[in-house]
Amino acid sequence: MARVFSGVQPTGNLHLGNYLGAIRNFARLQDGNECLYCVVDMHAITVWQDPPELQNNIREVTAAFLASGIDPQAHIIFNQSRVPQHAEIAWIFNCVARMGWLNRMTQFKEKAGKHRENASVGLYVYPNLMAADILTYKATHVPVGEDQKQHLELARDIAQKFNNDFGQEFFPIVEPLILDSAARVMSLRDGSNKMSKSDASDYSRLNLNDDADTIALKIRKARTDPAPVPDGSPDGGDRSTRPEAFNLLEIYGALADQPVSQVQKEFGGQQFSEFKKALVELAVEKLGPIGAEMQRLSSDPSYIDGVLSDGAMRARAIAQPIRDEVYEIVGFLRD
Ligand code: AQP
Repeated sequence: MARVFSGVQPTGNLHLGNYLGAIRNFARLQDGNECLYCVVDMHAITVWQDPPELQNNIREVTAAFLASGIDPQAHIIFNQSRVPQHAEIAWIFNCVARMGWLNRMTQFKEKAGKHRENASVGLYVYPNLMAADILTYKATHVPVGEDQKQHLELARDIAQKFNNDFGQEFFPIVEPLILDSAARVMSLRDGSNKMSKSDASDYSRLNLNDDADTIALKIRKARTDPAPVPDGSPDGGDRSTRPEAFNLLEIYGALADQPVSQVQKEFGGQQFSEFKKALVELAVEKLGPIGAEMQRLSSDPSYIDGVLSDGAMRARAIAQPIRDEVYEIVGFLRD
């Protein structure tokens, strides 16, 4: 039985990319594994978060986990800041990781942009905290979207360096689980950018709590090109020449659990307006119940708070002995 860990930031606007790239896979990994799914609120504050809004967003991500079918009794759902061992081990990793490693992280470059000097130090060391999230539980399997691959490689490097520095095979080497073609869902407005919470345009993404009319409107407005739906022949182009067209095919395939080739067989050669009707129907069928359940759960915050509090208690019970061993290995004196 593998120990699985992953997290989602409570930064609002949870979207189809978060669902297909991560949360749906969290639910699918429950059978036969021990799973910890974390609302990573400490990661969220690496960029400014309005405090009351942050509380709402923590509950919203928790509701999305539950609505997607994660069982909080069989597995552990919690928010990161409730388990202090993450921060304690992250500090040690700040002293293990090298500046050069962090300087290569593309997500920091993208998020800090031109205002690098003004970015928080937390945003810079974000990947060290992410390594601590995983290794605090000695988790070996981490389901994430494609965009997190580089951070996971860093987590492997940190584990390896810690083990080498202290001369023992203490931390396991993490395996990224990047599960399917929807590992990188692109924006509905621009197929060269990933679908993202922070995109200024709400039309760039399908939010998990969008109602059927909003889903339909966003898909109708999604950018395509004048050519018909690609049919798999060389004339139909590929992801590099027709990114928006292929993005919609991939979204359809992921929602229908079909390979893109199958979707092309069914819709290839048709006008996009026809294909979009089928995509709306499928998206409403798959996302509608999740949105409705999130809505239902949002009316019962005390239930959500109970799930997080119980999960944190169980997470701390796993994390504490591992943290104690780490402190011992590093040479700290403790009670
Ligand atoms: N477009 C995407 N396609 C597939 N997977 C995605 N993920 C995010 N965007 C896509 C995956 O969702 C999980 C949770 O992401 P996160 O909230 O922790 O951080 P993020 O990657 O920074 O999410 P966003 O939406 O892109 O937010 P902003 O706009 O703030 O950068 C991760 O497993 C991620 O891979």
